[in-house]
Amino acid sequence: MGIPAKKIDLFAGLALALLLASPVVGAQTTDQAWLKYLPVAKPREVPLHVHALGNSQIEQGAAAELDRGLKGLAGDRAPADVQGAIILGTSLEFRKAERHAAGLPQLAAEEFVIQWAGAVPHRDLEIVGGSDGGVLYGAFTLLRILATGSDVPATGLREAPAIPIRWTDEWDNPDGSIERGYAGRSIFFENGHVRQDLAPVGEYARLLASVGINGCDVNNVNAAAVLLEPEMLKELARIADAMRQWGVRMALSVDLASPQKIGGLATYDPLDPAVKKWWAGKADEIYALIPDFAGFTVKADSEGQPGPASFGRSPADAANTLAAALAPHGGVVMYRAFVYNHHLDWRDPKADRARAAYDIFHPLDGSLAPNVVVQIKYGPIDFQVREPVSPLFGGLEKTNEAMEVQVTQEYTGQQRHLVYLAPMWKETLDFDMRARDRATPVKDLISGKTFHRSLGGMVAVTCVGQDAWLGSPLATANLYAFGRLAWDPDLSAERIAAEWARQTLSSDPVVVNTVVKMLMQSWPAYEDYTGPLGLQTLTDITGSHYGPNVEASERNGWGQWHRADHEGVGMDRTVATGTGFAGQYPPEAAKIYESRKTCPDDLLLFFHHVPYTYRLHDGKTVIQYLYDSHYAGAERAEDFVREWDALKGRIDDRIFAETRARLVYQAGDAIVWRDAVVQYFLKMSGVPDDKGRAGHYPGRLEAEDARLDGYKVIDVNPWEDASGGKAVACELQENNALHGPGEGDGLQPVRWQGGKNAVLAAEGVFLRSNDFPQGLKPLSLGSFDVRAKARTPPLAGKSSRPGKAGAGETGHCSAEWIYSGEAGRFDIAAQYFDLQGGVAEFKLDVNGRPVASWAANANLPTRRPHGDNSTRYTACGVDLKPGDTIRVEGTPDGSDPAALDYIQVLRDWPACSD
Ligand code: GCW
Repeated sequence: MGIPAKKIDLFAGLALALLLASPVVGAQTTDQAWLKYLPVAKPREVPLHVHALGNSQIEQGAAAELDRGLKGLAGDRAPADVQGAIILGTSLEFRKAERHAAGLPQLAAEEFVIQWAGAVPHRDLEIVGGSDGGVLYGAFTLLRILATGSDVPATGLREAPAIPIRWTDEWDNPDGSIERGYAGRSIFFENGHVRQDLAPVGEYARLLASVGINGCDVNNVNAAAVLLEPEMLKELARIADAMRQWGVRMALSVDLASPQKIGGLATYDPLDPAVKKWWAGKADEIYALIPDFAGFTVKADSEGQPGPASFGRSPADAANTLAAALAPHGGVVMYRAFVYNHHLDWRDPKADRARAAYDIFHPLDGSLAPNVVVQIKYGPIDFQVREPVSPLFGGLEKTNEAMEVQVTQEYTGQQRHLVYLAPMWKETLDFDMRARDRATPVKDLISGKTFHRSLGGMVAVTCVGQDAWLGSPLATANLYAFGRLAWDPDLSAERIAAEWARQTLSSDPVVVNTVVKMLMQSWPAYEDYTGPLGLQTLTDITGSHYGPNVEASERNGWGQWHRADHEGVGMDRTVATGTGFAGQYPPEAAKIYESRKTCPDDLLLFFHHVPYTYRLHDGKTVIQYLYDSHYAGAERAEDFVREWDALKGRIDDRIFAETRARLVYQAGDAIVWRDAVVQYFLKMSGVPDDKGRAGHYPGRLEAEDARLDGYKVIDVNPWEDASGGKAVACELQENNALHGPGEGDGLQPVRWQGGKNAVLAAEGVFLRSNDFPQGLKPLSLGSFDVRAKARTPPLAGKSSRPGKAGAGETGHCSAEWIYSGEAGRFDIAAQYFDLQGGVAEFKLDVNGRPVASWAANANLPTRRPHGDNSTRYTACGVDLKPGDTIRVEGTPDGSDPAALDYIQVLRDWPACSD
């Protein structure tokens, strides 16, 4: 045997570890996102001299931005020989300067015009805003036009935002942590205070302004009342100051119990006069410090947050009390419709969390103050990978509404997976609710256009942090897209992706085309390998919301049920036989969802409970679709790596490497998802996969089948998160994760029962090794064969050295297999569990010769082995021949027991292709 090509997959190891490990924190700059002003290949001829007519901070900032941007775009090119200047100002200032005194249109505050004045060679380019905010948006628009290689049309252009309220919500806590944030610590808070260094906040506001976002709610909706204390408000005013120059107004999430918690009142009943007075006084105090304060966001009577229900009051009572306090100052109340009971009785076939928002808020229509906006999540559940549009958008005609989406990828891969969400948001915005039986797309409902509301909004829960805003370089596409869609919901997701790619990566058409294609396919791919057909993200809904855990949504009060049993799957939400949720839509839409025949396949299981053998519109059965989509989605994730590799040398090396490491990780994690969901439904339905893949893993050698030294076989919980439900863990003599209080669930050691260990057989069935004479079973693998052999009775549950269980004196454990496939060069993937609580180390050797070593130091959720932290290291290009011994040695650390699921001998793992 030889291992000539000892080509270790650095990205799967070192780089991944670095990148998924604790964020590397450095200065935060907008060029970590799209605001880079990379030199453009084809220069556009615009004047380079910039002149602002007004003195406001915003307008002067806009002029400075233009100056900086134009210089960047020009690169080291000699300035074009263009006379004239770019003149900026509000329409009032233009009139005062006697430019177009008569000819300027009436502009709304955030509206702008960009137009040419004069004739070549001396012509000015004018940016006229309805206010200085409009001027700022005009300046950023001009820069975007130039940065994306376009021209200002000869006839000029005029733009105004479609949706008035365009905010991000940050879920930052005063201690600097961020709920559902995946990019490090807060840029706003630390140790219970506003951070001293608010430079990143200014840069963030600049990024937001560049795509038209005009507000930022800086704290968690699970709000800390302490933020409304007088001293804290002074600190918060510094944040508002840092954002003001960019036209981004600060908002706060408030705890409705504040009058009692910090105000010294005996109650927080919103109808109590003392409570009303307290809020009015608090609003006065805030506006004295922050004159452009935007308003309050409220989460009440939801997931344990206090609310008006405690006093028998309605959300309207609470919202109107706050609204009255803010109205004199021009502030708004964003009252979240995310109000539901999380103690539902799952046995009740009529119980349905999806109904809650409409049931609670529809009856309040017309009773909310004009400065209240009901903020509605896009779907009726909770940011799932696929949900129908919330029917509440069609159920409020005399109430302002906003749509809430997530830039932070809580249920969509937490920025470790590439998931470009603009196509999802577009589908939601374009969905025709058919309110009053006429065309009423959601975008017109939330803009206020349909029912002539003065307010409306689009809000993104963003949760930026100190790690380059969103952690992953490609994830900033979602923030960019959110701003662009809130400004103009008619833009296409492709166009936005192309704009973003040109500004962020390169204007090279190979880069733009590749990246747009990857972005556009990323949400469908993620849906395919997580939760297709309207099943929602099949994740651990009570924990990290990350890895697979199909049953986590069942048999509890949270109401995210999919009701899978042996016969079928899906929630019956019809009016005829189910919860009646479908009836909350206006009649035309309700009719489509009510019938299985007309319900779109991608929402079938959201609305209907069907047998596994039910046929979709193309004739495929539901169960076969579940198998096929998971395999297709995981393959797609592998392709992303190959496609990305074509960009090497064409984009910034660091972004290339960081993103590649993430994509390689994603390709492996998509397999974890695929296998978990597929093996779950295979077992639940008992229906085999027509294509013979489900439960059959060519080339896979299970850890529990290996000759184990020190390692113990454990049951992984949920079982579907490990190949065959089992893994091995290396127990430290002391302080181990197997038996530590609260840590042990899912790690129950399995007793050895004479030959119980399994090998994987050709049909993908787990058979006992003593079903075969020497514990040996050939596998039919298509291109090559692998035989797994338990060489000696496996040592599961026992130590190789009596009395020295686990890591023992050597400090490590090992698993060993005899390779019996064909000779050749392969990639060997080791699937292990990278737990928090320690940095375990692994070594892979063949016939005693080292092939690879790596540390389990990625930052993946949770402290016990399951799908959250199942990950792989791939050693590339290893020569193998029959009879070789492959050995993995694991050294536990802290509470990380170096747990191992399997190794897999592969060809063409994309991580190994570069
Ligand atoms: O999706 C859930 C999140 C919670 C969040 C809640 C909400 C801030 O898991 O972390 O709480 O939604 O939107 O209020």
